[in-house]
Amino acid sequence: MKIVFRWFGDDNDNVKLEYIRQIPGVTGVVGALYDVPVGEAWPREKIEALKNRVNGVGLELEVIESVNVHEYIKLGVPSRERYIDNYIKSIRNLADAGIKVICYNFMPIFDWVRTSLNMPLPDGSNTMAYDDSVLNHLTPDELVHRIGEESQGFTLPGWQPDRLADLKKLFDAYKDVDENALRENLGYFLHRIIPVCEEVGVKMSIHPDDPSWSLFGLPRIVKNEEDIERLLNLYDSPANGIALCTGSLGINRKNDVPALIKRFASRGRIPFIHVRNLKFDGEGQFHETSHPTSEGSFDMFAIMKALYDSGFDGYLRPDHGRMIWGEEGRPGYGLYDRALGVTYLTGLWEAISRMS
Ligand code: DNO
Repeated sequence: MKIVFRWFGDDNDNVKLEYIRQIPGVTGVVGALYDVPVGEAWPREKIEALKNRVNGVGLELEVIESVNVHEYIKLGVPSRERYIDNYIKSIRNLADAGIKVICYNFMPIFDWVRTSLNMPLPDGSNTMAYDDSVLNHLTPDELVHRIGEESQGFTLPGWQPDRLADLKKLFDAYKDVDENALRENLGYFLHRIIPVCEEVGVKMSIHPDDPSWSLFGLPRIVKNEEDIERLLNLYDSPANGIALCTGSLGINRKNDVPALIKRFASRGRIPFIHVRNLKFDGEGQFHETSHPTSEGSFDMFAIMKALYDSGFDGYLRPDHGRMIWGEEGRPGYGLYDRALGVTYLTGLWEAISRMS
C-alpha cells in the first residue's frame, strides 16, 4: 500500500508541496491539471512540468484525480467520439509520465454534493455537511451559487465553472437518460479506453456517487454493491477498477463498506481508496468528522483490516478533513486534519500488520 495526499498545485492550493513531504508515511501526491478544459487532451509538457515539480521535493506522482469526463460522453451523443479520442490521448500522455492510476467519475452534471462547506463544530473547528431536507429546497442554480459562496475563493474539485456552464441546457439534455442509458454510455466509453489502459499499464478508478443516491432526479450508477458489480462487468479487466470512497458509499447505511472492500479488493479491482469518517445526523443527513472511529459513525479499524486482509496494494489517500487550528483553505482539503488522518491510518495499519 502507498499513502498519497491530494494536492492542487502551486497556484491553486494553500497547502505547500514541501509540507506534504513532511507528513510521515506519505510517499506521493494525487495531482491533476486544473487549467485544461474538460474534454481537451492533457498536453505532455504540462504533465511533465507537474511531475518534475512533485519529484523535485522527493514525492511521487503516480495517481491523477481526476481526468474529468466530458458531458457528451456521459450523454452518449455522437460528438462524444472527439472527446473520447482526447481522453485516450490524455491516458497515453499520462502513462508516458509514469502515471499508474487515473481517477474519474461518471456522475451527470454534479460531482460530489454538500449543502454546507463550513459547518461549525463544538470544538471550534468546521467541516462539510449534507442534509437532504436542505437540498430538496434548493434549485440546481441555487446549489451552485451556495457552493461558490462557501468555498473560500477556491474552486472545488468537480465544481469547475466549465463543467457547470448552462445548467438548464444540461438538465434538458439528461431528460431521456435513465440509469440504463447512462450505464450503456459508460460501457461504450470503457470499451474504447480500457484496451489502451491495458496496453500502457494504467488502471482506471471510478469514484462512486457522492452522496450515493440520485439528486435532482439525475441518474446515478455507482451507489452500491450491485452497481459496482455491473460496472466491473461492463469490461472485465484489472484496468477497470473503482476508487472506493468510504464516505461516499458509507453514507448509505445499507452499504457495508468493509464487506465491499473485501469483495472488490480481493479481486484486485480497487487500485485507489479514499478513506474518511463521518457522523450520521439523521436520515439523509451527515457531517464529516476527523478520521478516528471514536469521532464518527464508521468503524475505521474494520475498514483498514478489510484492506489488509484482502492484500490491498493500491494507493490510499486520507479524504476530506475538517478545518482546524485556524487554517483557511479549500473546504475539505486543509493540511492539518488530513495529516492527522494519515498518522492515524498508518498507526492502524502498523498495528494490524504486526498483530497478523
Ligand atoms: C471530492 C472528491 C471528488 C472526486 C471526483 C473523482 O472531494 O472526492 O471530487 O475527486 O468525484 O472524479
